Amino acid sequence: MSRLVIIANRLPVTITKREGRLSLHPSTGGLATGLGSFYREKKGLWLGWPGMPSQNLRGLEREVTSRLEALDCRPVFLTRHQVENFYYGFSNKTLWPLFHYFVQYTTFDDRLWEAYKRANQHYCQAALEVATEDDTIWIHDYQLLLLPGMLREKLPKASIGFFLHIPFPSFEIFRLLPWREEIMEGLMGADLIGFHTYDYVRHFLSSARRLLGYDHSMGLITTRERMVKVDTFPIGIDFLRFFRAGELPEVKSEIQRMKRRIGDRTVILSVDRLDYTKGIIQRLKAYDLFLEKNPQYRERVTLVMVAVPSRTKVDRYMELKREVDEQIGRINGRYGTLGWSPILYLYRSLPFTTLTALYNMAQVALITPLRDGMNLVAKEYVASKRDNLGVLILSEMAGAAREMGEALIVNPFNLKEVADALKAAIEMGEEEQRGRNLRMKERLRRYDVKRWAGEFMEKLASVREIQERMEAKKLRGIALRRLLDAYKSSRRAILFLDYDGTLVPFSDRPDKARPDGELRELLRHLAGIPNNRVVLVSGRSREVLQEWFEGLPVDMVAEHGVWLKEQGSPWELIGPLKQDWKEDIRPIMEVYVDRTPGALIEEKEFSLVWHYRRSDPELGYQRARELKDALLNITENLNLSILEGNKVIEVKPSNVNKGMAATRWLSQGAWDFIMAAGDDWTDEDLFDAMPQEAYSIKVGFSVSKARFNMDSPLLIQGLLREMIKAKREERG
Ligand code: GDG
Repeated sequence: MSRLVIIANRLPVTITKREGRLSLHPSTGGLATGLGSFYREKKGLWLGWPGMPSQNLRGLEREVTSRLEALDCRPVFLTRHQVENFYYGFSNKTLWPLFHYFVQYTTFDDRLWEAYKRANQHYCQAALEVATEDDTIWIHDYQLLLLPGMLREKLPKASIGFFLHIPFPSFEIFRLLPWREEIMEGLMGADLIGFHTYDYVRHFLSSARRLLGYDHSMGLITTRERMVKVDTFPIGIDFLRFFRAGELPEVKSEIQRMKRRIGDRTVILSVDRLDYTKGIIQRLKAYDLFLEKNPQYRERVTLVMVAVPSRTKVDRYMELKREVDEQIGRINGRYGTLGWSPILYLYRSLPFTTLTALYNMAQVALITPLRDGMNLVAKEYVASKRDNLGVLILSEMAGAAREMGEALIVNPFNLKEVADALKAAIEMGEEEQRGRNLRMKERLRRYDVKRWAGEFMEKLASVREIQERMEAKKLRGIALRRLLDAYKSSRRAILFLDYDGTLVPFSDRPDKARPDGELRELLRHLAGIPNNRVVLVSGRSREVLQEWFEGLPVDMVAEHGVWLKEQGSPWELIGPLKQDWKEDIRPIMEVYVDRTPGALIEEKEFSLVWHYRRSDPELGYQRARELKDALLNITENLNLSILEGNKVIEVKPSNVNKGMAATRWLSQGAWDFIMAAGDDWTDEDLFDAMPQEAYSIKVGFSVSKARFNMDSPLLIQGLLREMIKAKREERG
């Protein structure tokens, strides 16, 4: 039976040990609280580290395991060395700073990378003890980027999803990682890869194109083996938990207690882990500027700054702690009076009651990270506002800003803008506050964490369906047997074969794909079989085809159907065609050659082709879109069509295509075996022209009209060999 297995660095519960006795506490953080109930409802399992190095457990592993089992959790024990090098090391000294654009804080150290790989293997081993190929495995976050690939190797048929909770940086940042290809390959082991925002998706797709050469269509990547979907799933919160918190008696009394302490001053709230990505220093500077510019608000506001201790053993975090302490001391010293401290600083983790009491009573929430995957505090603050009063000031660098446009959105580096936003927030009328919060709140209510997880699961299932449909179209097993049998017993067979990408793989320059001796021999044998016709249907010029296939008993179609040649006869034009349009089109293409290093124009008799295989993949793709747009206007009036092939844009007379060319042979009638193989868009016309019973085969895995798929030109060549063998057997 299929089961949900969640794998994250940490479990949703953390163990602690006091005087030899173990206790379990819910882990903090949005993931643990949000997904905690989801996986239990689904009767799933959660695998992760229970938060204590195994040396400290000394013999208590069994007890830990059995107590966690009751919560459907399975521990992955990490040694102190692993915690040091994998968790504090590569995860938090390399990936965390780099993915948050703090290049200057990033450590590049091979030893840490090795530890990271080994730790991912360790999680993989632990997963293999519980997971099977029938399970749905959902892997979380930056500590486990290699795990999808590792698990895929062991469980090829499992359904694997991956979600990244932090930003995926732009390619310019990601490329700095010496291990970038391995990380991308690791992620590609998943069937579905999810991010919080479209920007992160874009960055990821760009890295996939540049580093692995994978193109995509609407976020669907076709790797060598499978389809991988990349999509946006902005995480939600447990809305009702925060919405209802204000009604709890203990929260109400906490609010009263705090009000007595702060008085009727306006409360500005800031809550984060003490981390350099959170912009705490800049926030303090902006608050300083606000007090300086607005003396009328001194003694009338209090900034409650909650900083939760985090990664306290990492140098960078110790330094930050010192800096924050200093800044706070300076501001309190500068503006404070006997009865008033401008900043109330809480350096600790607060109980839920206190946290939600603060959300409830704060008139302003000042959330200004320099970079943040999403930021749940912003969402929790708005969800807590039963009366819809309160103003959220939110950094545009937080993923949450994409969904919370009604907040006062600021650039956290622009201190003046943040100071002005504080003033605007304090002075904002109640009507406006209600209007803004109401809209955000309704969105948060609808798209809560359960819905988020549910949608991720649904998408994962739908990707699997697409894959299964593709899988079913693979030409192998019974289908392959049928094809071979049909061919073996056929009396008149015809085979339409595209050349580039179908019989041979693509190469950088169009003139380098010349057939080698082996392929020529294969074609000679195949075409030499009595009552067998082989038609090479190519986009290449007739001169090239002529030269390459000279002396072989094959028919040929050149320039996507412009020229046709039957054995022993000269080349024939498919119909009357013009060439004078080239004078209009060539100059446009030339502009795009000049603007795109590596691009080139190939001129055929009746078509012009703009190639960008050797260009920078992103630029090439972008320029191809632009060129297509530029050409669209002109081509309509000139009766031309634009074909988009594999890294090419081709302009040719409309109403000429490979399918029309093929009908010339098809109409010669009485074929009892028909096969067509091709790999790109231009071959879709060929597939379309085939009668229903024909064996049409698409090389690669994108959507196609062909009945079957095959992985590569190598397999097509293999198939042709099998066919020759089958015929030989038949003829004894
Ligand atoms: C990653 C990404 C992304 C905070 N202080 C206290 C406390 N918290 C709770 C909040 C909130 C969570 O911790 C912090 O929210 P984040 O959004 O920073 O979540 P993380 O899990 O740390 O970070 C982040 C997130 O994943 C989800 O995908 O949004 O961008 O970095 O839930 O309520 N809870 C308690 N006391 C505190 O003092 N009880």
